Parts: sequence; C-alpha cells; structure tokens
Amino acid sequence: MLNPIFEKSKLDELFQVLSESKTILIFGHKNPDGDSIGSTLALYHYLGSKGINSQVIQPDGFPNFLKWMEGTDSILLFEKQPEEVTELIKKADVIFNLDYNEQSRVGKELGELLQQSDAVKVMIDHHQQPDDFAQFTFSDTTSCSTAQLVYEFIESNGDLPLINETIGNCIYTGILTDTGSFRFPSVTPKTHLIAADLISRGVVHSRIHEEIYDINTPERLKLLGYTLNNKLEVLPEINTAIISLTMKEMQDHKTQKGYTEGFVNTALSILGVTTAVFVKEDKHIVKISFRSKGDIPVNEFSKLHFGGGGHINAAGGASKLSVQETVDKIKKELPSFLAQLTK
Ligand SMILES: [Mn+2]
Repeated sequence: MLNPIFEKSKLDELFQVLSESKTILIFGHKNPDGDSIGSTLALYHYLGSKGINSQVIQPDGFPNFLKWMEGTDSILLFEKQPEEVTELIKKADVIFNLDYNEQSRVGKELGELLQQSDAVKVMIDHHQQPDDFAQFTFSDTTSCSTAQLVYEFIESNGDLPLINETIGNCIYTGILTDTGSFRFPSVTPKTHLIAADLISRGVVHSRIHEEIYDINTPERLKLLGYTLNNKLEVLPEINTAIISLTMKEMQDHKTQKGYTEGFVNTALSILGVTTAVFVKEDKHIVKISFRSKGDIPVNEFSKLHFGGGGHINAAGGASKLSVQETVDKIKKELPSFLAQLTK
C-alpha cells in the first residue's frame, strides 16, 4: 500500500525541479542519530542511482557505530567545514530537510543560513507539528522513522527495483534505531513488510544489528555493572527505578562519551517498572533522562520540575542541585505527579 503523502503529481513536480537543479543538498538534524544518517544517505544513494548528484550535510558529528554505512565519508559536517557548507547553501537550488520539521533543528547558526536560502525546500519527516517552511512537505507523524518514509518515497515513485544492498542498509538502519529494534508502538505491519523487502534485496540484517548494538567495551559494561550494583533504587510503590552517577564515579571508571547511553532503558526493563530516571552529573549541571511506558507523560513531569521536555515516553531535563539532591527531589515530587494521572 502506497503512503498517500507521496502524491504522484507532487513527486513528478519535484523530480522536474531536481532535473533542472545543479546543487542539491540533503540535511539531517543536530546530533545525528541512526535515522538522520540512514535516511539522508538512503536518499543520496537513491538520487545517485537516478543520475542526480547531491550532497549530504549534517550539523555535527555522528556516533562511530554508524560509520560503516556506505557514503558516510562523503558527508560534510557544518561544525568542521562551515565555510564550505555556507558556500553550498548560497548556491543551492534544492534543500532536502530530513528527520526534522523546523529549520532550527539543525542548530541556530546553520538554521539561519537555511532560512535565508531561497532554494526550493523539501521536508520528509515524521515528527509532530511540522513547520510550514517547505514548498514540498512530506510529513507523516504516524510513521516510525524518516527512513521508512524514504522507502515509501522511492516506492511511490515506482523505483523499488533501484533499492540495492547499499540503499537498503541505510533504510534498515534508520528503521531499526528509531523503533528500538522494531519494538515501539509506531511499528506497523508495513514496517515489517519493508524490512522483509530490504532483506530480499540484499540487506544482511544480522550484520547491521552487530554493527549497531555489539559495541560495548569492557569499561562500559563495568560502569553499567557498578551503576546497577550501587546506584539503582527501585521504588515499587510507584513502579519507578532511579539510577544516578556523579562526575567522580564516572571518572573513576574512565567513562568516555556515549558510555551511559541506554543506561536508563536498562532501568526501564525491570519487571513492573513503568518509569525510569537517570540522573547524571555533567560539567556545570545535573542532567536527567526520563523514560516511561504507556501513557505516563514524563515530558510533563520534566517540564514541571526540571525545565525540560521531549516526548511522552522519553524526555530530558536539568537541575542545578547536586546529584543526590536531584534524586531526592524526584522521589519527593514523582509520587503525587503519578497519583494525579490516574484520577
Ligand atoms: Mn527519526
């Protein structure tokens, strides 16, 4: 079933514009994740297979576990090559905006450059409340990932036969990482049909899972072990688990960037736990990650007490208190917040 957001007449119009364009840029969002890198590269390879040259630009660097994807070498980073990127934006004919729906999501400075550009803008995205800045807006807020939308873009254009292992790897990676390995409610039968089709076109899913997830170092696992052994508090009366780490504890464990990524999900995986919190000391501030299941709006709790926000089941916040004081504040405020939800 074709996704109705990709109307054939719109696609024909867009490809007419592309055929008359010299400089075509494809942007992803700040702090690029698997969907940002996967969807932009998939589109880049697809356009390339149709004889259309383009350039992928990301605001800043992306995690090492995404570097195996074909085409990552050719990505320009605004933080590393600001002049080159600025020049390209000035002469751009078409700018694709993938996996974000307001231009500020690429960062302040780069966002202003995009705003000033009179290139034809195209948005392909799945986030809520899209801004109205693009001549071509392809937004589906029910979709699990932008990578799935890129597949459907190709499908609607009648080009599925052009999907090879290279394009398939990028799409599969975007879907995999944005769905927590096909587990979030946003996954539909269509998502699995797409995964099946990608595998039939050469994607080796087991290798991608290894590349993305089997990236632990002994040091990271030891830090996780320490955290769970010494810093995990389970509050069964409110189905909540809290973990925390101070700067000193992280230094003692030779913690590197990204080591604590996913720790909060481990806390959420405890049987019976529906809210998980990770409190972590950063340079001048204490950062808090919230995760929840079902309709517990952790973004609202974070907004109320920690000036944060995010999604209903995944939110962030910050605190000027110490780590212990922050944990105490959460333990004090969370019970009444959760209690009023059921009323
Ligand atoms: Mn996404």
